[in-house]
Amino acid sequence: MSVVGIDLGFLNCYIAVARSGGIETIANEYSDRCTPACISLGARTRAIGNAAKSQIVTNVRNTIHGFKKLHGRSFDDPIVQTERIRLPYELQKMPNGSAGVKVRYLEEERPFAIEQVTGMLLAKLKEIAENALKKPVADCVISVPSFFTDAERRSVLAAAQVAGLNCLRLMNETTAVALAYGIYKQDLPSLDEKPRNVVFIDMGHSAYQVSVCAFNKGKLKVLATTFDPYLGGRNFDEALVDYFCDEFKTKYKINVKENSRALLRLYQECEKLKKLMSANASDLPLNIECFMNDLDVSSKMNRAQYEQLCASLLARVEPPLKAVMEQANLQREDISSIEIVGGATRIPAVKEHITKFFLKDISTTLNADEAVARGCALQCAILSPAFKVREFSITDIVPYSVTLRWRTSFEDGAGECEVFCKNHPAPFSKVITFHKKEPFELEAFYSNLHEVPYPDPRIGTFTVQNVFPQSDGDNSKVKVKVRVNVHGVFSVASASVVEKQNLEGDHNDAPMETEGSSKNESKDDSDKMQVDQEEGGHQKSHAEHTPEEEIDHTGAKTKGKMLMQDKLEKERNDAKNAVEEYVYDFRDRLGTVYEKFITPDDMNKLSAILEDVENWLYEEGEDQPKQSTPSDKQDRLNQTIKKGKAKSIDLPIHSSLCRQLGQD
Ligand code: ATP
Ligand code: K
Ligand code: MG
Repeated sequence: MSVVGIDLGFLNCYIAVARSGGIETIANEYSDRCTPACISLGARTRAIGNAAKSQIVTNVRNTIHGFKKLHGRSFDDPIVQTERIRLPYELQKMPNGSAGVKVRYLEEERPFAIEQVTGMLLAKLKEIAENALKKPVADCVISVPSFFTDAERRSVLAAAQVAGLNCLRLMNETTAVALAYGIYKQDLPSLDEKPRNVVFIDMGHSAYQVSVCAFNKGKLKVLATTFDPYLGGRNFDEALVDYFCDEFKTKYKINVKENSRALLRLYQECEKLKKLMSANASDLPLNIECFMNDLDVSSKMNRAQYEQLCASLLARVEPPLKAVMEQANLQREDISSIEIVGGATRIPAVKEHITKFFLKDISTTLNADEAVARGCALQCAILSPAFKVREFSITDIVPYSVTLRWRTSFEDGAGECEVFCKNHPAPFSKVITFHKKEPFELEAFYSNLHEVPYPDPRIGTFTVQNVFPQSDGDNSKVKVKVRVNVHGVFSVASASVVEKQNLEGDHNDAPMETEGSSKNESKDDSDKMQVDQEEGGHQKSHAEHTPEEEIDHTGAKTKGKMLMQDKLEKERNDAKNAVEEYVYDFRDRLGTVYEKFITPDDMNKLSAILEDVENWLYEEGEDQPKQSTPSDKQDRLNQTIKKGKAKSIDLPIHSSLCRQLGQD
């Protein structure tokens, strides 16, 4: 069983594993611990991670990045439409109404569901983990923002399935950080002492999350979590981009926003400039050669100017901090430490705003880039029976309150009640009792849509079947268990009829009580009934959750094809490289060891042929498929060698070239 934690970032992904007794963040094939969330699809192949990122500017319309916010949303979702404007590749409405991407791959325009896109990325991360661990990986824990709704979470789970991963838990990013912080702390207060309250702040590329957690020995409890889902490093890049676009319009008379390649380059340069300004307050240059219309552009910026430019963004740092303290009902003096992670918390002005609010120094002891992945790996280790870790209990929370509405075919059979309030502990199960004569429907939805960054309140509909009147015609007592599971996903888990003799003083309808329990299943000796669930709503316009089998099915097929294509392309490149190497090697020998055995005339002939082959490799041979008949050029080379005087030297060029090109 593998112990793997994955930080599935908007921009950057990290993987941590348990190895030789400790948690370790691992590097990919580029010796980079950060793998960009980027997929580049081409006419013959696809690249994922670092190799894909280097193609953002060259393969503009087929390089997919910045897709984390598309999960679980319909194409018509306002957030999807806002993202769409920023993306250099096309989005597409999938048959079920959800948002997918449309790219050219293998010479064909094709749609990919977001679960397939993230599935490809996760498969790559899985492969990196397998290379590091030298064994197959399936079990893992994957991070999601604390503000992700049910639909978004289910979509990420489906993507994990596409990648062949068994996600043991979707873990909220700030909770993962809290675990990475707490599990090694030796000096936490004992269970009967006042807990230590710590604030965790993560500002990444796309989002800003805050949580406050209470720690005692061996346990952490999330008290509250707040967020600005639309504030992150990319907004600061955007502010710089907008500024320079305006400047270049007057200075160079160019409209950068009309040229997606130039715009992407400007984004990259502005991100670099932003990072430099974190370390340096003085004037810094921005130079881009051959930017647009063969024009070199240049400008400069300093930190003071930049902070002024970003004033409205910086003003958004405080509100979630204030809200988290209010929700947890804590004062500044109750907080013992403020821990920050995420790349964008390196912006000095962001740090200043946090310090100013708490009137306290902030701690940067956690690894800002790797803490989320490490926390996920720790959680995976805790869940793994094969792994020994310190006992540590984690209580997370429900980010939005959830209401359950029920109805039967009779009018009087309808009603609703809030089953989970905001910041309710999770995972958690509750048993709700109904008194019914017939099957009824339950609909779960977010109680206060205005606090949810999602346009649709519906979570799912569930039908409780096989409910009949008692033999005396009375209502049956039906116990329904509802749950927010380890992934933070709501479900109606089961329903059962309680035997008549257990009933006393029945009411006619409505839940009588709710019993909370985070562990125990309901222990009635009653008949289990079937619960039909239809999660994600039921209207056509709604981004229905693609049934998992469906995603798995198409996903596995496409994935198989893509893997095959990747393999073919690799073999083709290997063969081409081998030919190239052979040419270099041969040329080298001609000038050294073979020199004294060869006439000047043959030497010239062979050199010319070598040059010919080399040119062929870069020109028409560039697209040579692996299986092919020899081209004229190779034929000529082969013939010359066969009949030429060079025969006297043992040159296995014919068989070697053919073998390398797969013609044997
Ligand atoms: P998200 O958490 O939104 O999913 P992510 O996890 O991919 O995104 P991070 O890797 O935490 O994001 O942070 C990336 C952001 O941090 C980028 O905007 C990057 O430019 C920014 N960043 C990194 N280093 C610095 C720095 N020294 N100064 C300013 N910004 C920085
Ligand atoms: K990250
Ligand atoms: Mg992040």
